[in-house]
Amino acid sequence: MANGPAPVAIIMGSQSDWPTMKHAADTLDRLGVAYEARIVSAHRTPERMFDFAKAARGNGVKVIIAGAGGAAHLPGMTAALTPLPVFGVPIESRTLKGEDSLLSIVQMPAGIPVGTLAIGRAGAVNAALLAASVLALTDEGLAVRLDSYRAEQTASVADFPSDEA
Ligand code: RP5
Repeated sequence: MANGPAPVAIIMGSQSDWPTMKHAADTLDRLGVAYEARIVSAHRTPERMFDFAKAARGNGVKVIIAGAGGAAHLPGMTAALTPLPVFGVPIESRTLKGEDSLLSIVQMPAGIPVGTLAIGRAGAVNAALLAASVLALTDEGLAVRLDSYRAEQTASVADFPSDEA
């Protein structure tokens, strides 16, 4: 891990979001990107959200990954409170399968952007990859590791389907 403050903050609305958001953490681990993961709820801990978002840039955070489900205000509210890039991950909710989360996060009015990813694991992994891509603009070592990640992914794809897989 890098020295100094973690450049990525992974925040989520609930402990129940962690099984999804852990995929973002695991992806950052694989790329050697330091992060801090926290539960920050827009609904249940609004003051914690405010304090986190207002202090994030001063604390050395460069990119925020925010996961939330249902009426998923956390990514948008966080983006409203900080100029840092915010990537939103819609959590797959029980009742509406995450379509509620997706629409809550993606439909930001013009002026406050949230980069919205896919529902669930794919979104969490890709949020981490996007965060790493942003950091790699000024980190040549990380850029090389991202290239390796893609090369390994490409090499893992078989030419033909198998009954054994
Ligand atoms: C949201 O409410 C959280 O992001 C979570 O996805 C959803 C449900 O939370 P729990 O009731 O499981 O704590 O704020």
